[in-house]
Amino acid sequence: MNNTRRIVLGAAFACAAAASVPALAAKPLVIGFSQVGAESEWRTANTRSIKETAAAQGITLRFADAQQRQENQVKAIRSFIAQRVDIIAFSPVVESGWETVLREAKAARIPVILTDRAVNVSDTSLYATFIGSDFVEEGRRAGQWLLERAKKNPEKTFTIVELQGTVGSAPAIDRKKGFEEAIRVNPKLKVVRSQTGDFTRTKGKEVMEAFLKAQGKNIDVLYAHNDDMAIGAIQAIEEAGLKPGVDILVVSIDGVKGAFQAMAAGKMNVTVECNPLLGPQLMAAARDVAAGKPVAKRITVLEGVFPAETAAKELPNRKY
Ligand code: GYE
Repeated sequence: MNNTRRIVLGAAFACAAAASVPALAAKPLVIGFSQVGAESEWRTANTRSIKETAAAQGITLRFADAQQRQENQVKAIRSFIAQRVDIIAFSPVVESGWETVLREAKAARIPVILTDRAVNVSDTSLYATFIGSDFVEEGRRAGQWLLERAKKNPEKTFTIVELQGTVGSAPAIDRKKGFEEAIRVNPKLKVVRSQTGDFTRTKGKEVMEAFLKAQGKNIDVLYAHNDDMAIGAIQAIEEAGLKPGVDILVVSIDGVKGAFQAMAAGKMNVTVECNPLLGPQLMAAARDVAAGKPVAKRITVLEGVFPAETAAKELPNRKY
């Protein structure tokens, strides 16, 4: 090797070494995220929040949409393990059946963060933290609104139909439980039918049509586990020649724009807020977990209750 060549090579190594130092320091955090699907307005807002926050903070996000199927989530998690991402985050479509894959993540020493929905595992060391809402409390809040409303008409019996979320999902199980717990104190409030509408507008409408067929005009209240199903059901109520919000009270959960619009139009009576904007809390937790800092096992989200009277005022402030 002649001298000139030696100098050039040496310079190239020096450059490479100099370039690799800041490159290493700035190595972006890589998060593999398995999303439930795109079943509702809530979910779309949740996805947007996670993608936008990751992009704004220079975090590399590998995003997989499971189309509401657990097997797709398990596959996505296994592929994140194979890719050796820094953190695995996911919103579990259902509560049970996660032990095996979570043990695989643990064996690979990849921390797991749960967002939005909880899992049912006996070993809580299988995840670092769970960031999400208190769904039982949301159900209670919906029930409490109805209890208050029923006080205006103490002699009346309220016949209630319920549209449940996805079978086996944490929000469906917990929102049912919380609502039942709250209304139990008034025996005039009776849930006569309860069926899943899988959190979508289409199924919400379909199931409401079946309820209307079976019950005739004998429905006073619809309790829907999310706004999308309520919005679908509102259509079914109108097509049956009844007035949603008047002939049938519509009580729902999420607080998406569509619900505020329905309330402003007098077709929905109340929505209990479930905040989907989890991106900032997820990224903060992911950084802490990756840095080995202690994080709370349960991180809750702040949210409110919005009766129809507040819809016009709140609508311009709604971010989802
Ligand atoms: O209420 C519903 C969505 O898990 C809290 O999932 C979430 C629920 C939300 O499809 O609209």
